[in-house]
Amino acid sequence: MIKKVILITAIVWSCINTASINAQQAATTAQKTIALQHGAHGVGRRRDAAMEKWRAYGLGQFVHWGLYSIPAGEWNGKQYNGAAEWIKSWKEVPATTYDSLMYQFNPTKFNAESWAATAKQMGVKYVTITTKHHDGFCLWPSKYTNFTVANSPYKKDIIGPLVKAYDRRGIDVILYFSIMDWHNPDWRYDIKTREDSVAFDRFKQFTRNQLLELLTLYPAAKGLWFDGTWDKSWVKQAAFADSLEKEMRAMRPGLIIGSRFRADEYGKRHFDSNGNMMGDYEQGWERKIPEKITDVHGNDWDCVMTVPENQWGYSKIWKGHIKTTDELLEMLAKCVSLDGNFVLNFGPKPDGTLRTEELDLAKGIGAWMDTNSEAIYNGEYAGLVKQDWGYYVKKTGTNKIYMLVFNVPVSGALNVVLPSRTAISKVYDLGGPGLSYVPEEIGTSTYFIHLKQQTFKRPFVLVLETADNSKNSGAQYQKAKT
Ligand code: 16Z
Repeated sequence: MIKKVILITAIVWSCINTASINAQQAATTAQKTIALQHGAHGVGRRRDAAMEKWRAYGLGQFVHWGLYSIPAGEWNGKQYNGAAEWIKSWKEVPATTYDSLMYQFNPTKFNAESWAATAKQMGVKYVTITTKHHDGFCLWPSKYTNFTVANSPYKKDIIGPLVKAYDRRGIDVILYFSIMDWHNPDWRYDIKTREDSVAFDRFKQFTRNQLLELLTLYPAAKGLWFDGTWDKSWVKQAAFADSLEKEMRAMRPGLIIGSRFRADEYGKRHFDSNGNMMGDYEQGWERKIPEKITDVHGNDWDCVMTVPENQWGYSKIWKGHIKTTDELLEMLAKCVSLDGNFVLNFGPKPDGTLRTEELDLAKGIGAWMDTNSEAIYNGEYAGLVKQDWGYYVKKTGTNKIYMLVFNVPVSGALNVVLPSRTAISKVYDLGGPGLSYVPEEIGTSTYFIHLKQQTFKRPFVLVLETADNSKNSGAQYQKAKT
């Protein structure tokens, strides 16, 4: 019975993901504004220092770690078809047997410093870590349940050392927290009876306790990443969730919370009934990336991405297509070019180490970032017409535009169309100090940059410095008379 509900919740969730969120927002903008008690707290981007910093991150890391890393997508020799971290919802897995995995959780090789060092070398600016996934197992010694690391053979807190290790390296920490909790007997998918409502009230207090506990124990954490918020039971808690959000924000000024935390009083999620985003950034870009700037409605957003198709927790077998370093770099470029951040998921092994495939990707991305991170940090939408060779990123507050090149045309000529009255004053290669280009003007504010070679092993970045060119009216280029 419970298993079925879990499956249904997954299907419902996938339908109310971003595609419909965007449609919803578009549809509501034309309508009249209605009075809402639990809608968005503000309209437009946050402009405080904490959020400006978040916006500039560019690249992030996600970590999914918990009991599910032990079965790693396999139970009694059978392979689970879903995501490894969802294995408890599989009919083959008895709930109590799953929960007793706690007694096997002993990551003797876990070293927070080495995870943070890997992330640092990869060039990430923030990390989101699962404190508690849907299974309810807490990676910190919560006072409010026995289902925590404290009662595992490992005994020690996982979150504290991670927050410290990442923070020390200048990587901001965001705490992932699933509202849905398959371990707590008071969790409900919906509230249909008096008993449900009493139980769920207890659950709400438990949730509040745990969240305030996390904020108290880990004051260095910069934000919360909510998940498991799509079920009716929680969607109906607009007043409670709103007041809890306000309480957490009051406790920790600058706290960053995405749009997945709460619904308004009409049950609208991510965007309230007036189409305004609830939370500080759009949290619906999961394993997908917007195509164009209008898709993001001027909001902050980030994209969370898995290496295989859909595995977050450690899974022994990775089936299907496995993304390569260059593919992930292209996703990163695309996200930054559309005003977002890109967050790559890691699913550590039960012994506490990272799998080789992920370490290799971290290394590959890091090597590229060593040369090109200037085009990623502080990057924003450049406002230029996208060209087939790749992505433009503008460096916030400068006249620098970066060309992140992924597809070199056979002609070797990269087309650049600038706004009228803007000229290229300088073009150079981030990877080749002293390697500069003389752009060929081929029309009004339109150029070819002729590459000096046509075979490249990796994506690369050219920097365009632009200058005002109002004196040049472009009159020398005649329009066709048709
Ligand atoms: C389709 O239903 C899903 C898919 C993924 C429901 C939940 C999830 C969880 C994953 O386990 C992972 O934590 C991801 C970020 N989250 C949304």
